[in-house]
Amino acid sequence: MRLSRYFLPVLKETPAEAQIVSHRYMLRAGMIKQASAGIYSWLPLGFKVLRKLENIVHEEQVRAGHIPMLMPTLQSADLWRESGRYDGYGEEMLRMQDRHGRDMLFSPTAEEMFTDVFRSHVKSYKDLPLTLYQIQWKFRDEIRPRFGVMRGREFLMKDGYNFDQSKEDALHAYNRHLVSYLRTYERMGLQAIPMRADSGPIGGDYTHEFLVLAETGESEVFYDSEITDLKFGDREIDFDSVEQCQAVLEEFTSRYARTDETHDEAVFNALPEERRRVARGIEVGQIFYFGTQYSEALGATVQTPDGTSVPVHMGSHGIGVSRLLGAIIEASHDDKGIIWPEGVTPFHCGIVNLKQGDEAADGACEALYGSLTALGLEPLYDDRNERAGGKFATMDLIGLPWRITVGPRGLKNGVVELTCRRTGESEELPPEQAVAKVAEIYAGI
Ligand code: 5CA
Repeated sequence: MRLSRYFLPVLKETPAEAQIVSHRYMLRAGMIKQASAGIYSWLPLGFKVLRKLENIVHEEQVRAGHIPMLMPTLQSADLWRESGRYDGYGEEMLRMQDRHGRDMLFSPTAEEMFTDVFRSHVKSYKDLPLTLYQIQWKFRDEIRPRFGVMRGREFLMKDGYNFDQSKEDALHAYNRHLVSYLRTYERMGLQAIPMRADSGPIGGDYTHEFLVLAETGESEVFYDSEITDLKFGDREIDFDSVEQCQAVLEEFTSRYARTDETHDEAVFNALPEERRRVARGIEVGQIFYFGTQYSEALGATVQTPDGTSVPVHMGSHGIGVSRLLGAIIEASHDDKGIIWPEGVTPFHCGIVNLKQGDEAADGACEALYGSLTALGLEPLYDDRNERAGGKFATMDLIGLPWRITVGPRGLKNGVVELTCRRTGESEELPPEQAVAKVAEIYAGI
């Protein structure tokens, strides 16, 4: 993309309403624009990152054997009356009527809708196990929407629902989600720690929240410091293997890690003092096993081999996709702007032309742009007629992990400058070598 032809409305001033760094940078980098309280327009740069996150979530869900589909955002109240949640859900549910006076609502989650599809089409244990999921907008009329996309009213969520014949099978689905989420967050450059949590209005006894440690997090968390040394890494997992998923679950959940709702001071204090950590975290996902609560209420049953009819065991599993943008920025920035992890960056590499209009500089930039593009990478070429300082400031603000700077002086010596956004380190290289190096960095991502 050439910046002169892109739409990147960066702001010079820090918007007064933004209280935390991710919200400030998302507004300043032209990623989002508030439409009304807790509701945002996604401008091209923000939309690009959102799509990248969605892609990672899809890839990892499919890898775990889960099946994508899409539900409507507007749902009939009748289904929610059947499950008993229509009255209980409270003010967070946005309710409305259509022209015929029928009660409708904007889905805050979709247990009912998925269970309804399931009960209409699945009758036999032979069709199990089954996990369906979607990435779809949700609406919760939060009393205090704040921190930009972090606590929105409209937000993008991946929500998945497993249907299993027994509690044992459903717990495997729970473990499988936990493993798959560890992989998903690591690909986004995040460490998200599974912590024992409270199930809230979704219900059930088994639940873990995934938390990214950050001072601006809304949840208070308590954990054993050893947990932050754990990495999922590039290990291969057979998601159908009960033993393999169980082993990962035990490794990542055996140490103390809880949100304030489930915190137990006595158990925590039994840990050696130097390992006890009290911190704040951003909840980027949550998994639940709730048994037959919804299947019994809605009559989602299957025939077992001996011909009896039993309600299926279910769980639901969510990732806050739009919230993740905020969480990643909170975890990865400096005083100049965002620092995108390579796995989610909107463009792979910036190209800064120090002297637009100079024949050699323009030619070298075009050649770099062409070579990077031919390798399947997406460069952002700042080809505007602006001062170098302004170009650097924009690149630093929008946070591309790598930048190639091209100027007439370097070109006389046959070199361009390759700079790492995270460390600030630069090296001078012939243009082909800079391209090769950027390609190598992204080869494994
Ligand atoms: N049905 C279940 C799992 S699919 C469910 O709704 N779970 S949830 O309530 O925990 O939401 C899933 C994730 O959505 C949360 O972990 C959080 O990351 C994100 N989320 C929840 N509320 C908001 C909000 N107001 N703004 C942005 N993200 C949110």
